[in-house]
Amino acid sequence: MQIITTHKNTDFDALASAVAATLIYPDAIPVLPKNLNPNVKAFLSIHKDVFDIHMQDEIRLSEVKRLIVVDTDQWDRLDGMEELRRKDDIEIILWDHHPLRGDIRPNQVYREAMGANITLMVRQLRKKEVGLTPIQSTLFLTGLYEDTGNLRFPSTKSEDAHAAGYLLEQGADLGIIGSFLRQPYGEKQKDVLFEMLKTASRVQVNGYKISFGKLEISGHVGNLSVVVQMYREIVNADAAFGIFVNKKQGKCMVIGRSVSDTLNIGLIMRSLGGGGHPGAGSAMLKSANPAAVEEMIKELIEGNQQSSVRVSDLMSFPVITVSPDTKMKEVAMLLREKGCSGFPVAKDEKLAGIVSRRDFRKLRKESALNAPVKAFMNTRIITVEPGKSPVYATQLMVKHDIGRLPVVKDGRIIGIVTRSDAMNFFYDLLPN
Ligand SMILES: [Mn+2]
Repeated sequence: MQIITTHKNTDFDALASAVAATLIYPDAIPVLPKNLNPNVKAFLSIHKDVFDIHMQDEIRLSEVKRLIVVDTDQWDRLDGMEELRRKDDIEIILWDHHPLRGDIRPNQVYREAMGANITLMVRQLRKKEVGLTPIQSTLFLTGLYEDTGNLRFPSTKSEDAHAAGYLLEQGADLGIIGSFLRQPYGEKQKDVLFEMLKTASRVQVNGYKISFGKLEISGHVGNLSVVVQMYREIVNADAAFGIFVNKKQGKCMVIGRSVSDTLNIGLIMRSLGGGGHPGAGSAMLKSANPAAVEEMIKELIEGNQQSSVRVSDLMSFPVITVSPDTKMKEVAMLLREKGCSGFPVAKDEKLAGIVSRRDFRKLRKESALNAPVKAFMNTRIITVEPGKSPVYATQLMVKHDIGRLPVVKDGRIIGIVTRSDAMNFFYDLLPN
């Protein structure tokens, strides 16, 4: 029997190296220590079916003839392998990138000071012309980035960067890497986390356990996403949000983390003008009232379109409309005069289309300015009812990439909601 193993508190470089070793030694079984770094654990919990990983207690050490050790050369960093240390009929192969020598005496060694161990193994895989899947490439690049601090640690060698380029060519997914690599957690982050925990609350929203941590911060605190991630773990919620207000800069940073498959943080953050993935996302708001942000998020989770504030509360009215027969040059004058970027086109209060500055690009000749607006207007119109929530209106604008939403009641246009109306609502709330 041949086994591959690596160090305790297994990090991504170690896991990547163990998986890479299975490609170099196809008959060897990867055996991981019980103790894995939390982010590696998280990665494996999703990818466990992809890699045929074994635990140390599933293996009969007496049958091991060949031991392949990656990313360490010290016996005491291995887990449960003492028995092998005393065996003399065993072949040991070592792959390590640490410059200092440990106490494992290998029969065969691949050792070179390198930013990441996986770089050494990628070199071998390329030499052997072993193709990589995108998932393998993603894992390998995660290990490479983690051990080299995204290629910024002084230990990084040019070959690490070349290997990173190769792994990207093989389909490594940077989005996935970003969501698994934990950023540094230092004193500042600890202070923020402890402050948040003092006021931690957990509420039920739409069947989810949600926690909000609100905090005023001054100056720059990096890696708040790590803090929110840890916060969520500690309060044990389905999703957690950190709302960080920087009064001096007049900004508010919202960071969310979710472990629920059905609670998409990215969508919520997009509705707040930010973005992200299903599990993680953030948004930066101008001056904000944290209580209002919390309400907004709750409402988004609720999916409740019947909020206390309605579209009718923030729409502009009366609406300036033009008739379908208005000439384009008159529309142009009106746009300038009113300082608008577009108008609904309506006949007898019935919406027929929308014309905006952009539509003027369709005009090929000067004479077209005498043509009626109905020839150039956009007839694919998205409207909203006055009783809907501002969140719903904003979602429509985001989804259809439109800047103004006519408010229609009984087929008649009674107002319009623009991006700036929505932004006023999101960032400053409505005046009472
Ligand atoms: Mn390493």
